[in-house]
Amino acid sequence: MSAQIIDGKMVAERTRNQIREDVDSWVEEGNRRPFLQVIQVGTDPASSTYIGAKTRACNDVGIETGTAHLPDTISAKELKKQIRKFNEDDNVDGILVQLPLPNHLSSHDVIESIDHRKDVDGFHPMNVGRLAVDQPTFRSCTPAGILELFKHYSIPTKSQHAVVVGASNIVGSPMAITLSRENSTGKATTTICHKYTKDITRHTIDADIIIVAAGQPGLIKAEMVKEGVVVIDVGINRVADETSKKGYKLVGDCDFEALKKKASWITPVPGGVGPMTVAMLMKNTLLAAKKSIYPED
Ligand code: BQF
Repeated sequence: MSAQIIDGKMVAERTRNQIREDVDSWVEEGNRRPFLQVIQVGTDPASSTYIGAKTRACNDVGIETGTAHLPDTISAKELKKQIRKFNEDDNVDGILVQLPLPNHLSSHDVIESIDHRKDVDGFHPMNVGRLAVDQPTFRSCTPAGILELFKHYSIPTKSQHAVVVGASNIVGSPMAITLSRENSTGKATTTICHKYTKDITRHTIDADIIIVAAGQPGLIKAEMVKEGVVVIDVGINRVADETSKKGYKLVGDCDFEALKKKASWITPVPGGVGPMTVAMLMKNTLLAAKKSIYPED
């Protein structure tokens, strides 16, 4: 058996096409174009690449955007002052602080200072809390993108055993919450594995769906899964590669070639989950502009 490839690049393009139409209608109704404010602290090259992808997506769907570049020596107080300025600016719909932050800054503290009504990353405790109790919320973009992929390919989650490997606040934890809730996209039985899990294989071997966001190339091997599993690889790791211009290539957390022979569906890296993450950010920014999640009256 050979797995069907989940083409995130294609689904993301279709998603953006739909969002572009929705943005155009919104503007034709007499509204201002949505505006996404990005904040970059420091000059981490990977962060610059991700911000580049987000800026291109904004241009593609007709969302306006700007990036504030702040020095990596900025104090928490000064950074939060900048964020407050954007919170209070009625022309800013969405605010995104690019992570990771320099070590001296607490991301919890910084994220909590963003107005939850503008938190298009869905990282603010208000939005995470609302996710956990099935209330309308800004969903964090990677889990939301994975759900869109399931929907597009009619991959069921109901009554399936979903195993999430990695318990980050950004991916693993909201992913597990989403899958386990009794909503249209959930209804799965969910296991979260993390670095303290004694024997990961005991869990992955029983998985109908496995979602890996651990940041460890080659973590999931073919022997660890059963025939017909759905494999969603969120990992993005740079590994040395002399044959490429950049000197590195991107790989996920899974042994893709071996798993492809055993899985029913599998996401590639790059071109799997990553482009969907960025597309869902566009969707959240439009929701913020429309005040769909938090109506004003
Ligand atoms: C693709 C991210 C780790 C740490 C911080 C397309 C992206 C990635 C891959 C992208 C990510 C990962 C982002 C592909 C945003 C996803 O073609 O496979 C797009 O831009 N992402 C981020 O902003 O911060 C991160 C991963």
